[in-house]
Amino acid sequence: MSNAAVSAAPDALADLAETIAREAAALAVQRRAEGVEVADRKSSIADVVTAADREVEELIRRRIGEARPDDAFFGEESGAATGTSGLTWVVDPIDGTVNYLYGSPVYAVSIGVVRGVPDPSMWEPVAGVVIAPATGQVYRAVAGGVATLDGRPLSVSAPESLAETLVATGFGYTAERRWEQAAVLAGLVTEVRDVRRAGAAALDCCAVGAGTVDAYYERGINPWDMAAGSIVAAAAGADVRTWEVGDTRSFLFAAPSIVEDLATLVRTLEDDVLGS
Ligand code: LIP
Repeated sequence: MSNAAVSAAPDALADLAETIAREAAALAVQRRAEGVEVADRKSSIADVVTAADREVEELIRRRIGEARPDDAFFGEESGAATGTSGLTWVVDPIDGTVNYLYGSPVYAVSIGVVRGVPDPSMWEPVAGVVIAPATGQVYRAVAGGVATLDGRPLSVSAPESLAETLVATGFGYTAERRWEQAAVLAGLVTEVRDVRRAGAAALDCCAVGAGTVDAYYERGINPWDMAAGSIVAAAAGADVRTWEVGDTRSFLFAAPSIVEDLATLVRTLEDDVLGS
């Protein structure tokens, strides 16, 4: 019977996630400096994975296994492994892979811990750490606790109307999904302050928590993209709304002052575009 080297207390899990994420971030920076190339493509020619994505996830998975061998794992590149502890580590080794490939600093190591299966509609959030390797910024939170950036508490914004709301979003990797998302955006862009598209869901979620955007929504993001960032955003006071249109789930993380109005607007636009 294997014994965990680290307790299941949320703060201990957050400490472990941060220690591992810092080591993973250093590896990602090193590989970026050495030169990054496409190792494979997934859902489309634009949906790339680099050798660094795979190597960084292998490192994260190995470190988690050393410290908490009975936990389950769910990673973007190496898939799922079951466990017996009830905890699952939900990992995106390099979120913002296209930015990473191009040398943009907007990418993140995202390590989330949840209780239950790695399904955002079913899991119980426990702890999350998101590190931006290029800037060294460390976001972390435990569910129900305080969200921090480099140790400083975070708090969401409070825009008074959609017209004063700065909205982040993202686009998928297939032309069909991107067309749908662009059509929704066309209906939204005149109703809000402005739109940002950074390219890393984990950092977009943390930006809501930090108040550097007022909201982030995206249709079709994966559990690993948003597991850790959603825990940071919620701990910072963000409200979360999620819904399905057709066979795809959308997520909205937003300041409470505008979450209902923005959720109604995005859902209505998605229903109109998708004809549901
Ligand atoms: C990315 C997300 C981003 C989304 C991209 C992609 P990846 O994750 O963080 O929000 O718009 O299409 O899914 O592929 O870089 O891990």
